[in-house]
Amino acid sequence: PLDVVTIGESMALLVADSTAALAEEQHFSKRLAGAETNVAIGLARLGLRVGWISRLGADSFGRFVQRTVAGEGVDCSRVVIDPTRSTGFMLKARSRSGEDPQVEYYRKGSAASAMQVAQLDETYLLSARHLHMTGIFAALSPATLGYCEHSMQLARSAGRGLSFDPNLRPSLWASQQHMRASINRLARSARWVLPGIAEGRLLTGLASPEEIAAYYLHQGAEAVVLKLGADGAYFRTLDGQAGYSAGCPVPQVVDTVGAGDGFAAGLISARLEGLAWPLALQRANWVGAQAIQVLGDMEGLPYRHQLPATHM
Ligand code: CKP
Ligand code: MG
Repeated sequence: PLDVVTIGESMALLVADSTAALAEEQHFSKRLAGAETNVAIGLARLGLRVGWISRLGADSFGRFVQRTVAGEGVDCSRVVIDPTRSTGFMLKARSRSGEDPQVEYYRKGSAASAMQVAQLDETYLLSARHLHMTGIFAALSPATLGYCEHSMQLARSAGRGLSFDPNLRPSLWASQQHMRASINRLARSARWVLPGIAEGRLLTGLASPEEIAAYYLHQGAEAVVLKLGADGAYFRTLDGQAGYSAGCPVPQVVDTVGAGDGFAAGLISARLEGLAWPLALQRANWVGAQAIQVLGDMEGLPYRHQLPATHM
């Protein structure tokens, strides 16, 4: 039996070796990218049993992604190889002083973007206690939007845990309006909604963490956790709990990408272990802080033995 299943696209990531613009850069290092596998790997490193559902091309990037994710102890038995399509990849610049780096995607028509809901192994999905989804998978194609919606409704109606990170990627959507409407519709079936504060503002048109949380609770969520970057996080639940959790000071921000996924891994693991919301937010902030001190998107994610006793 699994604790958590995630569904989504992972890619080879080529990170620039210097701070040159992507068009000028000559040397790149190969890493793994993909919000859902970042979360899966973060959870596996913390000792949870995790499965990842996806499709990859029959190519070198696909073999690299599969080997890396499986090597982290994530179950890849439901990762299918599609010989007719490619594995996606992306370029990432090296950020100069902690601001979000420039990224470029090469994932249109990828193997994962063509995933069809008819291929979903529902028994496998429901063998886990919890499903984690993000808005990136929904953005890939009309088929994956439907796949995302169906999986979320299935998990929720079967009484499984269900977290949803909007993870807005405007460049993957046909329009901002379509993105907003689709993500807000998906958020309605989630139990926990986990937006960044800027994402929450864009999606709801509201300003404060309190108002944004109230909006999603009103729409059917049981808990809303807003990520406030260096300022930590805010949570509010349907049963009336709420509070802020301070951010973890970081000596040097190397690359902000992956912070939200580390946060999700910390939060989900803590809640599945029975920790109260305030403690779960503390762990989430701490794990997110580890992710931004390295260049890759997931290399900084901590193992269980590295968790400070205060976050257990
Ligand atoms: O919101 P985060 O910075 O935690 O997400 C990062 C991931 O999947 C990253 O690994 C990248 O590949 C992506 O989000 C994406 O598709 O943008
Ligand atoms: Mg994010």
